[in-house]
Amino acid sequence: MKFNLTTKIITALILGAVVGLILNIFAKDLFDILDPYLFTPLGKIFLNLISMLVVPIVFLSIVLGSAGLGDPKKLGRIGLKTIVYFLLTTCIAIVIGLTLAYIIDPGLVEGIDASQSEGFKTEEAPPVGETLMNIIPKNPLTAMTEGNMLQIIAFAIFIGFGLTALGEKTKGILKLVEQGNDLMMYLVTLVMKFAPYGTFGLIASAIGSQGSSALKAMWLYFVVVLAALIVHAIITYGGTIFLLAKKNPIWFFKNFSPAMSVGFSTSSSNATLPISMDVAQQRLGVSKSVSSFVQPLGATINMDGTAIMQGVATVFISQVYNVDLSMEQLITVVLTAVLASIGTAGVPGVGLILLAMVLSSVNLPVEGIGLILGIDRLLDMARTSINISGDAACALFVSESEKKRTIKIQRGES
Ligand code: DAS
Repeated sequence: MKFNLTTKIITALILGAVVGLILNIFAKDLFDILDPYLFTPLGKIFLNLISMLVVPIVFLSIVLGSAGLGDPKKLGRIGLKTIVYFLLTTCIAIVIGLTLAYIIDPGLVEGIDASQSEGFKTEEAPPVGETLMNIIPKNPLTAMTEGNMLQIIAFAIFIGFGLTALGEKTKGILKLVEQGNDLMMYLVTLVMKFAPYGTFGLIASAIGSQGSSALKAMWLYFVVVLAALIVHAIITYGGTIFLLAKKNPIWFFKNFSPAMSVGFSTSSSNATLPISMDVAQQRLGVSKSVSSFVQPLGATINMDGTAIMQGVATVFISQVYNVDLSMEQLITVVLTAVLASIGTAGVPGVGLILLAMVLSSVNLPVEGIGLILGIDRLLDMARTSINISGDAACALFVSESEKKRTIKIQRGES
């Protein structure tokens, strides 16, 4: 019987939780013997595999994303409306995630404290002025070796715009970047094949050491992300559909639901793209030209659901490690999450890779992913549905505004 990856990860999650809980309650000594040789190594291998891909994925995907955005002059009216909608809704999404996380405090569960973990030390956050000033790298290669995410993102954006400006002269380099990005996306799917083993190890280690309080914290985190996704869909998408596209939001979600269910089951915006474009054109009345521009671009540079997960996860992990994030660091989280999602293709698990990047931008340990990794696959399904809904909501808004503009021109109005 062939199990798909999602089933394997969920099975590993349940198995890891059961083994961890049993060892925590009945055989803590046995757990202390097994953990360093079994659970922790499995989790560490998976986290290292994720961390290994972060720098190349962020660099290549943002070069591609910023080159793909092309020259602002050429982007035109439709392009600018689209980019502004995408950036604004992603910022709103991560603020909703951060707000709900600080209201519910999922990482402040009694009995959870990873701040004593070996090798973890809190670092003072630089003031925001210094962070923004340092965003331009003196040496981009040093930025890459040190994993300085904001500097890598800034350098990648420069390269992308340079490739756009030079056009034909550097089309070979752009082709190379495209192939490199395809390779990285393939490696993500390869790394995700190890996810069930990594999930088992990380969950068994977390629950074996922290007991049922780890389960409670995981559950709270899960609820906060889901709640933030629903709030974002209702408030941000419902609001813009009603106010900007002058349509009924219930009509929108009812008609777009077939695409949302495919996004949920595949956990991939890219894989769902043909369906989401067809549904937007056939059932939402989005013009083919707008749909063909907005939705493919959105599947790559617009990941509101992912941004929400990153906001909640960053707060959750900071709380588990007893780190108080400053306002400057929260601004860095918003900036990093929005910029990082610009070029990353919508494939399963990419949000987790980007989370590692957001965590390192505020000096939080990647190991913190251990507590949320197991349930991430379930959340990936939900946030992919939100990601593609945001693309469709934008396409509807742009399409309706273009229709109104055409009617005005036909009537000879200004
Ligand atoms: N699975 C990604 C997508 O396809 C989202 C994510 O990984 O967060 O949109």
